[in-house]
Amino acid sequence: MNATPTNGAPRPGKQAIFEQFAADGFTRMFGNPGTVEQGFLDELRNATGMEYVLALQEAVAVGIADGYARASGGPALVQLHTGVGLGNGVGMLYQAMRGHSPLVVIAGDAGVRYDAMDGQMAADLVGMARPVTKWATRVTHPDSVLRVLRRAVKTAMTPPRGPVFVALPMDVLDDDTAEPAVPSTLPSRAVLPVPAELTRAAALLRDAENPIVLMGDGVSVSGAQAELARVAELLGAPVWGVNSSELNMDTTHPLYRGETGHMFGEVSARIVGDADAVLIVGTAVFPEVFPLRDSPFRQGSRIVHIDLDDYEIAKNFPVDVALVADPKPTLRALADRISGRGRRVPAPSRYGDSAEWTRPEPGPDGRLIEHFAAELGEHAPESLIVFEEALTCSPPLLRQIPPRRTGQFFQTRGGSLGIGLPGAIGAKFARPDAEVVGFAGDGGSMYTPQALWTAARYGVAAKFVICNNHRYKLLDLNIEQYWHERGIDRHEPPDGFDLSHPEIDFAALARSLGVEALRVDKPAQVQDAVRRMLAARAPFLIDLVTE
Ligand SMILES: Cc1ncc(C[n+]2csc(CCOP(=O)(O)OP(=O)(O)O)c2C)c(N)n1
Ligand SMILES: [Mg+2]
Repeated sequence: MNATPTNGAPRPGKQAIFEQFAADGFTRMFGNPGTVEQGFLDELRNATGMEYVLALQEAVAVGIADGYARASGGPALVQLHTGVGLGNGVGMLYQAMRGHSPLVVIAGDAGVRYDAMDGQMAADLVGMARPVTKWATRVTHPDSVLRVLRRAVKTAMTPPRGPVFVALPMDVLDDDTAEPAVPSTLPSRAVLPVPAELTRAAALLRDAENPIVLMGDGVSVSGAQAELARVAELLGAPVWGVNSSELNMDTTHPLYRGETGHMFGEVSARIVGDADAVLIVGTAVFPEVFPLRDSPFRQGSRIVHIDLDDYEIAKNFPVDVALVADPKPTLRALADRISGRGRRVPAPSRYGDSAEWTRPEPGPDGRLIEHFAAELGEHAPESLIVFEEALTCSPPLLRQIPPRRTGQFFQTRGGSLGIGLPGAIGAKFARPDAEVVGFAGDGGSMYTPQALWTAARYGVAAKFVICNNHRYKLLDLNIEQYWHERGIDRHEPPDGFDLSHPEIDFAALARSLGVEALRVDKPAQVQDAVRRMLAARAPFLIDLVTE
């Protein structure tokens, strides 16, 4: 590819942006239109290789793009309608930012020429987008439209990745530009620390009696799953996920222990409290809503943190060896320095051997979700991808379908509800050959039910399971903790946690949006429901009445 392009023939910016998107390999734009975007949306008819995917609410557009970026490993393009559309997308952008999804978000505005007029729908788009993006900007001159888009792609894709926002004023796009469209440059961050730093890190970990590993999605971005498992095996260290929402380690690995959780610092403190050495890889410590303000680590414990995100290293508590480095090569180099030094804990010999794990029987009093997940796990094809926002139904689901293979598990992250349905659609767009099943709570699914319409419209054969307990049950559990901590007697939770009346008919809702559906409320119906869902060649929803 020509790295020093010369200017080409002038053409309007609204046309040139599609040349740029093509140069960067974008084939879909997830969006919701408005008048100030009509100029460039009208150009879509001439843009070959670009499909516009219409979402009926901006949170849906962002959510589909998020699932698409996660399942494809690349950037995803989102179009929002000026300030009002951006506003609707902000909650979903927040979770994309927390999850480091490389979304390139564009929105139109009426034009630079109207800046002083403060007309209808005028808004500070960049100011709105800034807190929920890695970078937010507005193009103000036609000769820099493509330059800024390239910077946006580069910024979104360079670890630590994240969503970016570019406002494209209508008049700037109407003007001609001779700027050439060439692929964006994506810098390599395959960074390995200098040997002395690696030796220091290895020495701290190797001599530990009771080491522990905390890991998160920086592992999967780096493709370092095998290296992480190997280091854990060499150390004989239990591994805990911290904000681990992708497959960072086979969760049936003997050293995998679970997730530290998102709510209470005391929980994490109990997990790390005995460790005399801590290896943190690709995650933030700690992500809880109510974290401990005092260090949860044992006094004198030695801490090594490896991450491409320097902001997250030592963000809240000091670290002994802080390495701004790519987990994959760094863990491999670390393993070389740890191995062969007489470790007392040998590696489990059959790591990753699928014969080792067997699906547990759902107990006789097991909830419907557990029966359903067991049946699905038994009959789903190898390609199964689970997109999971099941919240309180998550533990029985993951007991029956434990995440094991890279790229086949995506969990909600960032705390903003509504990703379950659109995320599954995005994953299916990205991986059409896989069997994609999205799980969402009855509460979570109602933030973005319009997503079903988009699945039907574009024939995206994702499957959806609503874990319907007629409640915001997680809020019940959290308020119990609140009562307990404050010595308040148990009583009825707030009425606003109850979704039981009027009853939401999810099957009817799905059908009204073009998606076939059925309701399951007895174990005897599960087998047939799973069979029908897996046989469907179109989107399909199951309203699973769990309570
Ligand atoms: C956009 C958004 N609004 C509100 C909340 C607060 N919230 C957290 S959990 C929860 C309940 C979710 O209910 P559901 O999806 O049915 O799952 P369940 O807790 O019943 O398993 C709510 C409302 C949130 N996280 N995000
Ligand atoms: Mg619920």
